[in-house]
Amino acid sequence: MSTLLVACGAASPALFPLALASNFGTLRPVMSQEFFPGIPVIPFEGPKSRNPLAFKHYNADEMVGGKSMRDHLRFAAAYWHAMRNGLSDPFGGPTAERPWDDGSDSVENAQRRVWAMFEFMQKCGIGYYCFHDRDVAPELNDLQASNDALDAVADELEKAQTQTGIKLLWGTACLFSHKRYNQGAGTSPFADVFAYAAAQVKKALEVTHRLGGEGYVFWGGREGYATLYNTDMKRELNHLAALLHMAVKHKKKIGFKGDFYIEPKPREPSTHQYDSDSAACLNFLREHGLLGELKLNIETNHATLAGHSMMHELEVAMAADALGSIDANTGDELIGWDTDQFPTDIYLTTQIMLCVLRMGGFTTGGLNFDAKCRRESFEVEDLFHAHIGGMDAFARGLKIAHAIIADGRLDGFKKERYSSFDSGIGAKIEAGEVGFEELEAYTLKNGEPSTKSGRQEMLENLINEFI
Ligand code: XLS
Ligand code: NI
Ligand code: NI
Repeated sequence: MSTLLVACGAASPALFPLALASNFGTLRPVMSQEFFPGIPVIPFEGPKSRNPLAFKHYNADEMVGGKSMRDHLRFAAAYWHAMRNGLSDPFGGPTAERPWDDGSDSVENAQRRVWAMFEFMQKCGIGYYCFHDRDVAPELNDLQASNDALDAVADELEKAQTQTGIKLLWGTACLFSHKRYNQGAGTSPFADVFAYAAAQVKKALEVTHRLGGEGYVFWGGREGYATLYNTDMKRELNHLAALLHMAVKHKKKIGFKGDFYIEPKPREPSTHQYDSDSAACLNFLREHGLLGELKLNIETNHATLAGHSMMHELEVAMAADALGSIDANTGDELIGWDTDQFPTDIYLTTQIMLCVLRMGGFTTGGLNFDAKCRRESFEVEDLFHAHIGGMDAFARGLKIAHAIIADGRLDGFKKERYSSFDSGIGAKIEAGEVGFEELEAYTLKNGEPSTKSGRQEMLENLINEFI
């Protein structure tokens, strides 16, 4: 994410002409301003539609297996990308047009932005959002001033949530942009920086709680190292665990009932980040007595940076009962960094929804579009195309995954593949009833075992039947 701001001239004085009727309530003209004039509430028009501002597949109320698409998918928009990302890249500055944003660090600007964000989500029919403290409100001269600014913006967020019915999926603290965090936050070698980070998490958690957030994310932006020559890894990991234990304690103290998530990412900005993938996070949580307290928020582009498929990361999390939420994006096979692109690949969304359905659906989690438009796609309309495309891709993934599960052949094959563990010697192995001696005696009698084909190609063809 980037918090680079774009100044794009004064906000347009256009009057807010109509009450927006969408799935998510009516946004009254509090700001006397419509931020996206000319863009309607995005309708569902079906697969034959050629209208770029319509859904072809995402039909919120359509039931899939006894549950509406809206409730299966639980889409969220990311405040940092939608509202704060100027779309700069390592070679050039921001391009994004955000006409309502005066580019200042004023609280008024931040409050006005709230209404732009909510009008955007409402027009897209997106029911949740996610934020970092520093996306929604400016970081000012000292902690008290920043906290006050955050409270003032939270007042607007609360009003906008009430008016629209849009909810907070999760909040988080930005512990990576400010200069003080140049060597980490919870893993900074400087105790005063750790203390600042703890204070920032405390406030972000309280604001998330106030806004009824269903979760809270820890993404260890700079929790890792650039070189081991200067790094006491064991001590840094102990500090990171201490920060999380403090957060758990505070969560209980204030009565926050939402889930805590760690979001794995292997590198960038650090050379190595401690929360490098699902397995590393789970081991860290287990080692520090935190396993029951935090689940994982898995992001596709981070999975690929870790050298894994998204499905791998989801399966690892699910095997530990720790899949909480998903940052729905994708990377670019030809670029080696976190490009945070919108997901449009139907195989990817099918695989993700296979996992989500097999786990029994989200509880407090959802599909958060932690994704940004390309630098070339700088107009506000591009924000809509991007989210419409992601939502349609997941709607198709949902329907396809549901059909594959209902068909039963894929899961049936998998079940049959392990059936030698359902009875006989296999059942005894699983029950821990036999050891080396019994298995040696069994094998001496049983002789050479036979195996069967894994049928990968057949199963890939089966998936293609549904796509
Ligand atoms: C950055 C992360 C970040 C987290 C929230 O790569 O994806 O955006 O989702 O801090
Ligand atoms: Ni993310
Ligand atoms: Ni990312």
